[in-house]
Amino acid sequence: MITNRTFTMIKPDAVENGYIGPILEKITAAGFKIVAMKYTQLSKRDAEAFYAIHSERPFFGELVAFMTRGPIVAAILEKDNAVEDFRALIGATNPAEAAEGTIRKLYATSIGENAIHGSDSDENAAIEGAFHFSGREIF
Ligand code: IDP
Ligand code: MG
Repeated sequence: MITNRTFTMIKPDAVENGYIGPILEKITAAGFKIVAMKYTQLSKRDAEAFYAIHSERPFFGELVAFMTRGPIVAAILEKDNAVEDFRALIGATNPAEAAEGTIRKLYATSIGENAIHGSDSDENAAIEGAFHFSGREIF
């Protein structure tokens, strides 16, 4: 298993608010290399499949509606200890609880509209990357 890669999405709120540039700047300044990237929009089916693990949660419908309402930026990132370091860079799920200087503290709106996704394990990073990219789109 590749353990130096993670998967991210800049979510629709952050795209709408004009934060693609600042967020990519934070990511690259923190030492992550972009090995795949696309500007795209999730279908309802895509979002339901991507977040299937949360399908029984009360916020699932809201989450799918949010994630499909506008474009996102999806990317695979590479760095030593990528998954853990990227979760530290983005901060807590709820921006009100996120540490100073983290991407969610700086750019998120609420616990639902929280600007950015980061994989939570090497296994999920591989699954999520493969969900969004084919082999020849990944460098
Ligand atoms: P994570 O993105 O920090 O890993 P998860 O618990 O895996 O957080 O939740 C996935 C996503 O679902 C969150 O990033 C957020 O967009 C949304 N979400 C989580 N909890 C809530 C909630 O209580 N209300 C609305 N949306 C939520
Ligand atoms: Mg999660």
